[in-house]
Amino acid sequence: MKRVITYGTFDMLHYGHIHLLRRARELGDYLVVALSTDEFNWNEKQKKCYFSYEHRKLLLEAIRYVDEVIPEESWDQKRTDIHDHNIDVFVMGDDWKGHFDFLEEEGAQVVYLPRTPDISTTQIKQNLGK
Ligand code: C2G
Repeated sequence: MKRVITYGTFDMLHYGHIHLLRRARELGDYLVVALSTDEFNWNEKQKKCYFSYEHRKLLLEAIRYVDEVIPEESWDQKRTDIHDHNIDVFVMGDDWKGHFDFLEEEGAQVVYLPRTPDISTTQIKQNLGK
């Protein structure tokens, strides 16, 4: 069984997220999503989520491509996650290209997938005037 992992905030879930999750799942047989906690988002990414971690987790778990959701609480957990979750493939959108190549040292294949153009949570909020 080929196990894939990806990380993110996934706030105000949209089709760009779904495209990413579908392509990530297609790279293996099982997809783990490490979902940024509210604290990690605020402290490390200065992101205030519209939906709480629990609601973002609920939404992700309802997606057919997602097999498991775990919390992302620090930038540094990726190395141990690869081993703790027996990960073969690490996947991120290509806005992160090059940032996580070091995970190859842990034995994972690192894949950056093209982002879906013209959609983002920030853009949605701006368009809605939030
Ligand atoms: N994404 C995408 N296309 C979009 C928007 C997002 O492919 N139009 C991808 C991003 O590249 C990322 C994933 O969807 O791989 C989740 O996006 P975010 O929730 O914005 O995640 P981010 O804030 O980049 O957090 O440790 C890594 C971080 O947690 C990543």
